[in-house]
Amino acid sequence: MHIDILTVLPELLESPLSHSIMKRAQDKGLLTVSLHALRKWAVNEYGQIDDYQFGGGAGMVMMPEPLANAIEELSASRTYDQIIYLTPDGQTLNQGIANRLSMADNLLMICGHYKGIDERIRQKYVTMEISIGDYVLSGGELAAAVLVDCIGRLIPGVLNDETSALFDSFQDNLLAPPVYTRPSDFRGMIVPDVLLSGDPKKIEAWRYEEAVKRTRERRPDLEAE
Ligand code: 6GU
Repeated sequence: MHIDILTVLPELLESPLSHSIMKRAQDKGLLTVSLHALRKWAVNEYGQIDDYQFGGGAGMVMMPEPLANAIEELSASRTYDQIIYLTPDGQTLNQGIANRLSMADNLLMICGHYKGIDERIRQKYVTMEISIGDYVLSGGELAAAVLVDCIGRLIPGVLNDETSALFDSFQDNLLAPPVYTRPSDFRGMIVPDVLLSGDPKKIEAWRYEEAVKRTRERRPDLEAE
């Protein structure tokens, strides 16, 4: 998969995409991510990409020309499966959306800043609008980092058995069960017997029960889906 990201702050995305599983995905050649500084398409020599909003009101709006020129230039060398605008008024990201997006070949993500981007860009180019939750961030960059991470780890071959996504929270609409490691007795707190039993069937049944219990207690809305 290839992901292009249009942003006024490429620096903000460099580190989150350069470590751990995102690094492995790129080292294995399964994922490439290109960060594009929107200022490259600025409307003047001052690097302007935003302006006051028509009708008045506080906050700048990202101008249509730089975005349109950037999107058109990038689209000339790729056919995007989706052009995604990260915005708090988009559909809320969940594991189902991530699963679907992980099958794409080419994605373009647009990070908004200030009051957001000119509405006409959303209408003409954007095919999908995603929020990462009901709270406001200063810009779309951290949301894009979240989206790339959660899609990237689902690309076939990125995870191995040890990091397998099959047992993650939210696959099957269940939260993950509790986990323990050594020592089996930590300051008098004991690991459940069944996990030391060596009986894979019993262990699997226990994990499933605990996952259901945890989901019922914490996220009854998930089980209902
Ligand atoms: Cl995608 N962008 C911003 N600015 N804030 C958010 C968000 C996105 N998702 C949740 N809050």
